[in-house]
Amino acid sequence: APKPRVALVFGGRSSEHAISVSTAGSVLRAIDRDKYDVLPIGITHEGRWALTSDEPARMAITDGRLPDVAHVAEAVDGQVALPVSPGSREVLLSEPGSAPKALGEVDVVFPLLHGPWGEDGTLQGLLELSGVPYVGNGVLASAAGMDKEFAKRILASHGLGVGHYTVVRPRDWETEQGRAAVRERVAELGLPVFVKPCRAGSSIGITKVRDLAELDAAIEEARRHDPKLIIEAGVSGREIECGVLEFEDGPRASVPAEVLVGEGFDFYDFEAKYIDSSEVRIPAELTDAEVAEIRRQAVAAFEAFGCEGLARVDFFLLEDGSWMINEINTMPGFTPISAYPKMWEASGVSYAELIDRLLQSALRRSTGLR
Ligand code: G1L
Repeated sequence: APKPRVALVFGGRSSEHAISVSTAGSVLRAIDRDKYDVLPIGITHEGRWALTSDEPARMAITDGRLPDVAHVAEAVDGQVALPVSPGSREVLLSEPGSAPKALGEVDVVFPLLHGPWGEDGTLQGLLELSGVPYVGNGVLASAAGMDKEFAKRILASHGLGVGHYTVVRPRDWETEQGRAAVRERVAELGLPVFVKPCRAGSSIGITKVRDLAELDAAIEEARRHDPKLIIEAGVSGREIECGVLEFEDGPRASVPAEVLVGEGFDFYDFEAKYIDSSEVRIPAELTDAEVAEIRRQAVAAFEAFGCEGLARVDFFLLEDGSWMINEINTMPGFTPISAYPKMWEASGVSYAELIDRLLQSALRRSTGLR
């Protein structure tokens, strides 16, 4: 039988471009070449699609050099496109001055993109229109998981615990009356609060506010990343994460992990996340009953969002023993040393098997309603 052809799409117009490229390098290294053909496709910072070389070594984060699609692009000034025409899965390469060249059909897309136009469901929408199956979550789960307000509403409506919060919509901050109302709502939440862009792929733009005098600056900072904000009441509890993966017979939860925030970090921020100051303990030190409960809730959250393929569900275990869901991540960190693959490794699923299972579940689905 012919091998399925996988288009690995990575890079993109996001602050996590380099992380995406290095993740693509890890996937290129681990994917079973006896089983799959791979077509690596990068998206530049400017949003141009380019055919890239299949060389994981050139895509790693090495000291002093962040990997970049521009460094591995082969079709310089060329553009790669998935035609938005159902019935054809042909990938086209166009270079200035020549007729578009067919790169062959792809059977499945593996999207490794973060942030706007990546994990917010828009790329998934393009893939739906192109009629190409893809790995991971669909349009709705991606978009709802990315918007912290919608995510909380879905979780709460399914009886899952979420913390107290208030939303600052774009026009709320445009009049002095609106600003006063926001300050009042924050005072009611109690301090500290975390001011966050409502839709952001990472911890960028987040400020911990301990004093109301710091609030306006925190809001202005978050508004640079998203005109819609969420302000969450601070919670004190242990941070526990759980991976969910779709198997042939449905979703299963992994062994949970505990995030141990490094000294000097107030919370698990961008730096703590990607630089080596925090640590993940796998398995988390929990009782059997606690593990059973977190796994049940992780699968319940996966089902509530209509997730497909995978999700990482992040919890707080509060002092009174209750659980609260902090977020559902429909595109978790995915290098072999990221929490999600490590939780599955500890559960008996290797990184290569994880990639294979995700591809197989994407190939089992057809496009359209499911
Ligand atoms: F395709 C999957 F499996 F659904 C998938 C897609 C993207 C899993 C994990 C990710 N993660 C990322 O793309 C990233 C966090 C590395 C973005 Cl830079």
